[in-house]
Amino acid sequence: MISALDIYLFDLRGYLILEDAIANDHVKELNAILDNMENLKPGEWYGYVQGHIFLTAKEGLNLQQIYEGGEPFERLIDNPSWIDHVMTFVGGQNSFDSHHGPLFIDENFANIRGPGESIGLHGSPVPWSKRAQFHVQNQEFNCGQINILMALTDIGPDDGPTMVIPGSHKSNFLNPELSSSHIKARDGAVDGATGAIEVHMKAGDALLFVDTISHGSKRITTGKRRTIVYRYGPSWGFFRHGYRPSKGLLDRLTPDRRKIVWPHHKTENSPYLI
Ligand SMILES: O=C(O)CCC(=O)C(=O)O
Repeated sequence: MISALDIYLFDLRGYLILEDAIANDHVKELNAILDNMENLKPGEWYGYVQGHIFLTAKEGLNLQQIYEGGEPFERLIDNPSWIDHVMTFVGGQNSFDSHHGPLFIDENFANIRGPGESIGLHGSPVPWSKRAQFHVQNQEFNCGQINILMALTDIGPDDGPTMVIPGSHKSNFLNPELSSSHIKARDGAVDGATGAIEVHMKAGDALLFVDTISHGSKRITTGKRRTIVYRYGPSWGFFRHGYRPSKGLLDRLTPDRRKIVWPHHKTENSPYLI
């Protein structure tokens, strides 16, 4: 369950570090599956998982739709270490019985980075982004997107740690170090951004953050960094990319996981695909 201290700190800082969020054996299972996929080229498929890059190869290889990668990835969808946090911060915890589900994952991927790779500083409430927004009303959160970034390798100072500017999710002025074009800002790393702190994690830890916090990652000096990111928002959101869950995945998911991947009820004898 989410503690009052976690609520206070998330509101204050815009992120939380969830230590030991994924058990060691589970991390091993995830890594063993990724061993078979990490050499995918952008555009190539491994089952329903696709190799992908964001804007430049410097941001590393993404394996999009990683929740299709097998049961260990399905178990992450409603992992008890974060699901109550995510529901509380997105604000969908009271939606279970309505026609909407409690949440929706609009993007899910593993990311693999090597030496020299990073992602530049991005995210800010200025200019306002409805999708990424941080919002609280009557002591209830209504955030547009809560990211869970899971470390599958230890991520120390030389391993390209994620960096965040604590409290920047509430800033009222544009950070002059953030290019007015977010796309341009993503060309570099966050190294040197004023106020940014490094988030060091052990394999199995997870970083929860609201997408509007200014964030990115430091350049990797040596070694390889593996992370998984699931992005959760309200159930009336939509997929970031053109991917859709496979019928096989929807058929084998538990009802609670299915509601998060595909919030609508199953329609019997439907002429539609799903
Ligand atoms: O890879 C990282 O450390 C940062 C991830 C990120 O920028 C994002 O998920 O939006």
